[in-house]
Parts: sequence; C-alpha cells; structure tokens
Amino acid sequence: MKQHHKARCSVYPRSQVSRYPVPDEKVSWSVPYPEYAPVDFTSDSVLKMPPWADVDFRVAQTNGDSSKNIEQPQWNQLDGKVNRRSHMGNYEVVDNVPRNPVGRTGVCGRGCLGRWGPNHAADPIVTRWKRNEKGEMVVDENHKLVAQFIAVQRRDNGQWALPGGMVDAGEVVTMTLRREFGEEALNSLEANEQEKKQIEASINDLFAHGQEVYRGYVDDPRNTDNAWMETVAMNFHDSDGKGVGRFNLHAGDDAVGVQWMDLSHRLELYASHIDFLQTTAEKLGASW
Ligand code: RP5
Ligand code: MG
Ligand code: MG
Repeated sequence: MKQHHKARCSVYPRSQVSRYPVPDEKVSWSVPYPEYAPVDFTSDSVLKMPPWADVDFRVAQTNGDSSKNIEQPQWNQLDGKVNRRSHMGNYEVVDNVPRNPVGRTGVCGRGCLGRWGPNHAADPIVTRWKRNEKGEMVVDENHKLVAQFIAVQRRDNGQWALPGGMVDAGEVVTMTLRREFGEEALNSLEANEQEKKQIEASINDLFAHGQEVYRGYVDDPRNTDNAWMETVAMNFHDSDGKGVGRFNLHAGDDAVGVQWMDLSHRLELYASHIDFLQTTAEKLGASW
C-alpha cells in the first residue's frame, strides 16, 4: 500500500498541535519505533459530540458512567447506521481503538474526524472535454484530448479539491455524490425551490452513468493513528459537452470557489485527489 504523506503534515489542521515526527521508514507498524509517542488530540468540535461524531466511549467507560449506556462501537461492521467497515479490508483494533491501516501519523485520538476508524466520504469527478472559442476540442502536444474537471476551493484551508464530502449515517454513496456536488459546486443549499428542482434534474441526468475511479484510503491531513478518511471517487463524464453546460457553477457550503480545471500532472490539490484524477485521465484516454 502507498505510504501517506499529507497524513504526516507537521502541524495538525485547524490546530496548533505538532505531530510526533514519523520518518518514511517508520510509517509501517511492523517497523519497531520504541520511542514513538504520538500526540493525543481530539478537537473540541468532536468532543462536543455533534451527530456526525462518535461518543467518546473510552472516557465514558473510565468514568464508569453506565447511565449513558455507552457501548463500544462494532468495529469492522455495519454498526447500526454507521459503516465501520473499511474499503481496505479488516483493520486492527489495538487497545480498544482502530489502527490506521497505512501506518503511523504522529497523532492519536480522532483529531477533527468524528468517527473512530474509517470516516467515509464520496468524491464526484465531473469532467468534459476542453473546447476553444470555436467549440473545437483542444489537444495537447501529443495529440491527446484535454479534459477538464470541476474543482472547488475548500473553505477550511483554501486548497483546490474535488467537491466531495462525508457520507452521512445511513446514506448511500450515490446520494452523497449528488448531494455534495449540489451543495459545493452549485450551492443548492441556498437555492429556491424551483432552482433546487432544476439542479436536481441536471445532476440526475449526468450522474446516471458514472465510472468508479477509486475506492479506499485517502491521504488526508486530518488522519490520525485511530481515525482516517476513505472515499469512493466516481467519474461522471459529459462526452458531448451538452449536459454540464447547463450547470451554473456557484460555490456553496464548505466551498468558497468553484471552476473548471484542466486535468494535468501539474495540479496541486487537497489530500490525494491528484491520484484519483490521474486514474480518471487514464480511463478517459485524456492528456495528463
Ligand atoms: C477527503 O475529504 C475526501 O476525499 C473528500 O474529498 C473530503 C471529505 O471531507 P469534507 O470535504 O467534508 O471536509 O478526504
Ligand atoms: Mg460538503
Ligand atoms: Mg467537502
């Protein structure tokens, strides 16, 4: 499995917490690292126990607080409506908490992720062929067609990314893909009823036929030793350029910008989104 890099960024996102250093050769749990002392960090926003976060069952158990009747999550299973299965196969549970399947990150606890173990997301990759002013498709120096995808600028760190988001408890991934695309790239949350219907109709058309590009671990800067991001990335390609043309791009929710970007190896994007785009370019036979 590929190593994680962004999951070892020196300062944990949205905090002043410095990760315990993990050199490349010490990422794997199978390599001994006796002095390893990850910083235990779970953000206040998670400890407040919003609906998207797990209860801190460890604290409740230590306090002997049986009144809350807190049960340990059902690891590696569908736990009520919460999917605690990993796309990477069964993860290990050490000292009662899940262990990051890729390796050490320098932080334990959940950081700002709500769930112990896998935190499931979905990433829509909406593409079209790039066209010039005359409407002709553009090719690169190797005569390969240039594809473009819809990127959003994240509110939390200003980085460009896929308009992805978390799978809500009980939600199916196909729904998450449509919902997040609507919220972040079309600002559906602030649309009126009529606009909402139009948005829904255009999304339904395009999203009816998708191609899975990636399913698995995401090298996300929020990952910790005990909580990490996983995603399903799907490509929705508008081959004749007529479908997405109707989209009126308008950043919303946790996005502050939205635009078409050329698929290219030079892109600098959030988390490991560049890897999903490379696979997309390969599947489309597009310039990279
Ligand atoms: C990434 O975080 C996923 O690939 C997805 O794009 C995103 C989901 O988190 P939020 O955008 O909801 O913060 O790991
Ligand atoms: Mg979102
Ligand atoms: Mg998002």
